[in-house]
Amino acid sequence: MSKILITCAITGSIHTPSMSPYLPVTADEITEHALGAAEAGAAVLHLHARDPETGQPSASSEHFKAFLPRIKQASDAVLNISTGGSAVMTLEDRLAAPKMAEPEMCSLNMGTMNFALYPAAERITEWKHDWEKPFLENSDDLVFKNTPRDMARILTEIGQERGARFEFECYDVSHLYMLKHFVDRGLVKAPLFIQFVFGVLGGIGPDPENLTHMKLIADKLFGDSYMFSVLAAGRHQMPLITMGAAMGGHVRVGLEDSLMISRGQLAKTNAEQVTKIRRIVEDLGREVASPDEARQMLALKG
Ligand code: KMH
Ligand code: ZN
Repeated sequence: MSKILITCAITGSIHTPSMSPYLPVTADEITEHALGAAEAGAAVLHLHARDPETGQPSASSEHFKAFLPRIKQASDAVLNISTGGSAVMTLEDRLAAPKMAEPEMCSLNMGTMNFALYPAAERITEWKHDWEKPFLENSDDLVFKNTPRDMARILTEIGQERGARFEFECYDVSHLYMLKHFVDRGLVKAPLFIQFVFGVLGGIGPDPENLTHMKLIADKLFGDSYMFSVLAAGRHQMPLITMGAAMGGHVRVGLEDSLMISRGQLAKTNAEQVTKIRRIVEDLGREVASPDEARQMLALKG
């Protein structure tokens, strides 16, 4: 089996500061968590920004500039900037930071979908900031918009024009067929790095059978021209990504996807989750890839 890539998604845009005091929010916190994750063995860092005053997800290039150069200077990890941003941002906003930073990698979400958050919201008893309550309550009506035109624009402006390669976020089997459509149109070239996303309410459920099915269909559509990685939301994170690693896939951890380190216990840092999955995959006999090995495997611009 190939070496395994560990991606760490540091803060995301779904969780709110009310949910965990350890969620990194300020530039200092995001930098510290990112460097800790890289040190622990994450070859790829998936990054979102937040407004340090409120903790709210931010599309501002200024907020990204407050931590990107510091992470770049102190580590050789591959930087992967979200083009998903948050479901309440416009596509224009979502592309501002990727255009400014021209990273080696970006995420690309492969379909429009519901993105309901109430499994997480149920845990909240106190709102730290006024924006959090409506944001989570309105998730009943939240549409995460990623039309074929949006995707083609990201592939052109961020991929072809700026040389980024993608973490293709596939939340359902249908998204694999959408990706195949872009391969057929010539907008996407191998090797593909597909992130199978489980457990978002609106996407495919976190059942082991769904992981084998996603892989079966991806094998059929992409043959040996793709690699898969697994992420799962909340408590399904570690079990499902472990299964993915045993199947030869790559893994993603991070507080964007789960705030916990084990049942009932909040993770204090992103590095804790990287360390835990590293121990598991090494016990399974997988060797962890370095950032430069990741660059080769993913054919990044470097
Ligand atoms: N929040 C994750 C389920 C993105 O940033 O583009 C997927 C994600 C999307 O990371
Ligand atoms: Zn993300």
